[in-house]
Amino acid sequence: MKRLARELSSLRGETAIYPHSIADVDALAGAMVLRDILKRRGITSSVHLVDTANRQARKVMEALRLPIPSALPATDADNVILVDVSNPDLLGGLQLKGKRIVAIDHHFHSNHVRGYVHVERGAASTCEAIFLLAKEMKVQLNAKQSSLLLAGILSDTAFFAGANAATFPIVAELLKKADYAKTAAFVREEPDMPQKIAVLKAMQRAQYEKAGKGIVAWSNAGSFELGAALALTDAGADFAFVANPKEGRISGAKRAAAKGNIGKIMEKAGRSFGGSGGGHESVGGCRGKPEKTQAALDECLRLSRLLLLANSKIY
Ligand SMILES: [Mn+2]
Repeated sequence: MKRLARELSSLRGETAIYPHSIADVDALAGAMVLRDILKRRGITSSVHLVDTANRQARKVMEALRLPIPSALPATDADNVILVDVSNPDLLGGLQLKGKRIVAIDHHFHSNHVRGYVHVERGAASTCEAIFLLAKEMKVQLNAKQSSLLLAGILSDTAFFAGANAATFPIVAELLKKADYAKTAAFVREEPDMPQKIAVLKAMQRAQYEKAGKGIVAWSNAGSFELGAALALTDAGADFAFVANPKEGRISGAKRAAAKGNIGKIMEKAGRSFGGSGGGHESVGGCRGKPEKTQAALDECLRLSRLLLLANSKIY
């Protein structure tokens, strides 16, 4: 943190701050608060978007009555600070040539931008790193800034599911200024009407079966397949897959307690799809030839049934 504070304090000339492409709450909130911290230390900067901000990030900004930064590139900036990103592939082609670069991130990438890269290793969010930076630079955060950082933490940790021991003391300090219930309310995503209907229709069409010690469920949807799969796991399915046969894609979700990895299932199902797939431990997707949707879905179901059997080892 000391080195990062030093790097930032030594910036001269015009400074532009960028969250990553399709900025999420962690990236955009972190960028906004970083701008304020620097301002208090006599460094003027402006926040820009590479392209857009996602729906949740726009909602948070609106709730806090903050204007969404423009997507106009700051071509004449001397310095660029990247927030929640250090991988050049996540910058939507942002021009970095000839600029001094500082990146603040919490994901480690082997492929990172040149310049000074600060990775807050193990941190559950970039907003936690920004909080620590404010401390290091002896800047007191006001209610709005505290609320922004809390929103970033809630969003990136999915309401503390991904939090660790370092997260909670920071949150406790933020709550001296920020209101938890209010911040949580605007971070929580309210689905819009088309999404609600798509998910409810998928629930109506859903099928399920008991497999080993659990339940596998599946359905079809014309949109919002992941939302529908998550609704099915929320309803009790250990594994849920929702196919969109028209578009040739499938989304999958898994309850945290179930064994296995959706990303790995999707990799294999992607092959049955004549396409590809992947994801994380609990959510993922695959896509391919629309006429092979059933074959890919069958592969998802086969693998998840195996995983639900006691002592199964399929990887
Ligand atoms: Mn993040």
